[in-house]
Amino acid sequence: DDMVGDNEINTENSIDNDGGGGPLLGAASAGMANRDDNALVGQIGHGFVSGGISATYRTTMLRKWYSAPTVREQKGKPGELGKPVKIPTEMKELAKEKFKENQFNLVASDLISLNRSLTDVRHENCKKKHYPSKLPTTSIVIVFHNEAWSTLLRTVWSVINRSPRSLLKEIILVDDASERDYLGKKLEEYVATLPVHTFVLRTQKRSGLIRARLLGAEHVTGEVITFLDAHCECTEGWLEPLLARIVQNRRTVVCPIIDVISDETFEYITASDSTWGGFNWKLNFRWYRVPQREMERRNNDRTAPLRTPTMAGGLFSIDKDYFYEIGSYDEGMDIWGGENLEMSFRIWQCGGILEIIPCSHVGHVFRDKSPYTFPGGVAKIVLHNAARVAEVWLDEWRDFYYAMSTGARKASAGDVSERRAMRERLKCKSFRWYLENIYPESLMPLDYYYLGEIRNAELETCLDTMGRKYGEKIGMSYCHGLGGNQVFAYTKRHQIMSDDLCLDAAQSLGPVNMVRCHNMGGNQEWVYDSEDKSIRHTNTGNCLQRPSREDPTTPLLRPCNFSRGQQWLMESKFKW
Ligand code: LR7
Ligand code: MN
Repeated sequence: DDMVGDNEINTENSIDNDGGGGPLLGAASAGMANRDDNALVGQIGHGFVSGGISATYRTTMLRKWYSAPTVREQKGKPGELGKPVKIPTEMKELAKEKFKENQFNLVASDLISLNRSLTDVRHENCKKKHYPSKLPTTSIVIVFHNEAWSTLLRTVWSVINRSPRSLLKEIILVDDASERDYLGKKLEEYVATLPVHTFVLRTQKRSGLIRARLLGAEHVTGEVITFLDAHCECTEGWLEPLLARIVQNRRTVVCPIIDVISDETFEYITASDSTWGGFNWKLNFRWYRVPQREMERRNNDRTAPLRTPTMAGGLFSIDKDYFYEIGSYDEGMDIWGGENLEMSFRIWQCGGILEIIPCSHVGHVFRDKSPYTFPGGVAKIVLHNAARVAEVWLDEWRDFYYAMSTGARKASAGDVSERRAMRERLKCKSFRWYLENIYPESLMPLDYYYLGEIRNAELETCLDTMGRKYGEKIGMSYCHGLGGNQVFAYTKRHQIMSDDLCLDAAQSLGPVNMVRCHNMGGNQEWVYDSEDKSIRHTNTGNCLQRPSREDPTTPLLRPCNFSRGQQWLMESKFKW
């Protein structure tokens, strides 16, 4: 089995801040096998992977393109070559003040040229790859709400500067009811002067990024839609490998490696090429280390397309017709969140392929918080969107999502009948199929015996994560029956898990800690005997036991004695 647990890279939709950037960061290393062209992926059971150039692309087929000119370094300017910007002392106060406006350092961004140079961050072997001489055209769709001028226009300029001009059909900016003057007429006048056809669409009222993207997509005239967030920087050679992959199979949806642009200094920091997308029980998108299984499928070629279970959501290219064939987006989703997992599940379950293309790098300003409002409340909106994902795509595994919080159970998904009908119409596969074939390393276990509370027979209290973090002790408290910290899965891999945490004992008398699940047995293997009700730790042979009177919230690991204090009830199944 493959590892997931302690290899998690990133805990929020942002970089891991407590590790100096965390292991997400780190450049690709050289010395890999030189495979020039990765031809085609194999079958994965859909029977549609085709060779050659898809017949769909009948319009402007180009014999040759002229690669984008390299953006030269402007010596002496801040942030050139992706270097961090140093804020002059006298501007520090202002920078701090302005941070709140966008949740990134606006003063730093404003100091950097809209055309700043970056280093070529690609793996050496990427530079040697050849792409088909005929590639489809793409339209770039960038949605924004109250985006800063410099980040928005640097995104646009990075597209213009680093894409072969002949492949760029147009750049579509979708203003989602921003309230900033410079994003009005001034923006329209500015983009009219750009060397690539660029125009601004506006939503009538605040619509959220999902419906804003749908508006943008309607106006696309290119063959491929490429979505970007409004604070990105495309690097050299980013576009060709994305489009080339779609040419090989138009049902492939492709993402670049998303590098990190620091929200403090705007330094351009290369992300790991061995991370892919996953998700937890709360249906948050998460980065995890790519398992060995997938590395081997790619013949350990780090430049080969990587099949990812999910995508972050903001940066990807998709064949325009395929975007609609496969159900575009769920219009019932508001503002932010959920659409990334929804689309990921949909692509895989309905016969598509989702990949990260390691030779394509685009930077993104990762932030810790959202700078903008969520009309109606953040929790309400995010839970509503997530509930729609659970209701339409997760089948029985939606229990894991609903187990995590009362809020999730109370939130309304609204009417999902149309999306379910679409799933039927497209003859999409089950979530079980997805877990078995695409994401066996998932934190939602494929097979499990039990999901619910675990109650001690003698004390009548329940195992409880107490909301503690990785590496801390498991706790116990009054059984509240509300799920959340008291929901555990007992899996067929013999783990006792809560989201990404597994009960783990490294010594024969404990302590019993919660450690990232690694799916490799070892200290995380437990066997529940439904006859004598014991929970036995395989490695040590000892049994989980009720806490002592002195420390009533800490369960113990002790030699098995079949006493009542070592009996555990897995009876109150989680029911939502
Ligand atoms: O109401 C809104 N209207 C908008 O137009 C809210 C947002 N937006 C715009 C916003 O201005 C931005 O351009 O939508 C874009 C995405 O919003 P961000 O940048 O605030 O979101 P994010 O970067 O935190 O969010 C990630 O997850 C989102 C879930 O809905 C979207 O899928 C984002 O596109 C996605 N971003 C990325 O994938 C970049 C990498 C981040 C990671 C991991
Ligand atoms: Mn973003």
